Amino acid sequence: MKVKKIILATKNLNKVKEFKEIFSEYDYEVLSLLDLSYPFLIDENGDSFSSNSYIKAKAIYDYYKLPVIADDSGLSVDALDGLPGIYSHRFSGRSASDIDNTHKVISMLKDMGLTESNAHFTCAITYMDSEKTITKEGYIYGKVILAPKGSNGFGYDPIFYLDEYKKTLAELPESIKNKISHRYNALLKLKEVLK
Ligand code: ITT
Repeated sequence: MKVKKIILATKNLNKVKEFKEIFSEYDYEVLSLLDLSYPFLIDENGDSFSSNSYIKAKAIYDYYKLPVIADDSGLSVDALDGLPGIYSHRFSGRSASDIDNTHKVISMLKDMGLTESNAHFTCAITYMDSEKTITKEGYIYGKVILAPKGSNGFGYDPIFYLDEYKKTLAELPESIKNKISHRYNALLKLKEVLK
């Protein structure tokens, strides 16, 4: 029986699935904000992925007093000077869908006369409990293309192309994404420090 509880400070079902799979080897019962009725909106007003992950972790830790993992993540496109970056979730407006956001990136690159651009995903993860607060960042590098491909994953995965696989992240099985992703790499670094 899993006795230790940890809260994932997210309402994003896709992130919950990815974290739960990555966490399956650990002896934790993983709860997310989809299981708990956290009553407040968290204002992610930091100026970096790391500061936003800290803001989320602190809000949730202060309320539940249980170990928390919070992440903030997003896509940075070189030709767009790092945008959408920390605005990835709301790039096309507060209630924008993943498809709206993806199309905004595509149309900005098209307007610049480009057919692709180098890009990377960042994931900052903050772990917080009664004794420690640790933040680590992980990355995955590839390029953004103009024609979305694949239906796995979420967010900008259909336009994030990896030369080594000749596929977008959305064309890769989730079991592979979860061993190479920015989220996995950030969790690996965290694990090194926590053990
Ligand atoms: P929470 O704040 O509840 O965790 P969120 O979706 O708002 O959920 P973020 O603020 O971290 O999460 O925004 C991340 C956005 O970046 C997400 O909505 C996607 O558009 C994009 N993104 C992050 N990780 C991604 C991934 O693995 N694949 C594709 N897009 C990703």
